[in-house]
Amino acid sequence: MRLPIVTYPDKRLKALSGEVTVFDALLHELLDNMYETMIASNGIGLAAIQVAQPIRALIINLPDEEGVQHSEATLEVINPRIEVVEGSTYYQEGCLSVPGFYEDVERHERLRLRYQDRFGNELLLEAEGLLSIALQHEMDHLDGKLFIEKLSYARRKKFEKEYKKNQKSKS
Ligand code: QAP
Ligand code: CO
Repeated sequence: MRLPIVTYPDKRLKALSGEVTVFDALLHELLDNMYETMIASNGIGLAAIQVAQPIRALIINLPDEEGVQHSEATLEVINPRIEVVEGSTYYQEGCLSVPGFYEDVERHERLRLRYQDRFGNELLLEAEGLLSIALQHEMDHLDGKLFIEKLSYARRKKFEKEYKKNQKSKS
């Protein structure tokens, strides 16, 4: 089932999401619905809070070399904790909760992460490149942070201006 996506400036996006303690069928159904919602919206990553569920769960599905997204390639990350970070990199990010706006954001180049899967199993992941960036973007959602809050003053102003312009053209 497709779920409605919460978009900026909805205050719910600022919520601090809580730890997942129960790894039951309800959680699995949410993760499946998040996947359907993300793919239908042309996304590569989605955090639970973006579908109004304030829990520490996120999914990522990066396209392969041919640009195809395979459902088996979906990474489900519950209760992530960053252990080590290294380097710095820039990437032009977007967000399903901030549709139509893209801007360069600075992130760690590599990271090591501990997290749980949908069954509660503890896992360790080392990531670099786009996966590392996507993980940091989605983990920020768990703490109520959007990528636009990481922009320089000038770029944030550019966002505000574009956002206001889009609002006017809607009414
Ligand atoms: C987060 O972002 C991310 O504005 C996932 O009109 C960002 O899936 C991970 C999207 C950068 C890695 C690098 C955005 C779709 C999707 C839009 C997304 C839009 C349609 C964003
Ligand atoms: Co996002």
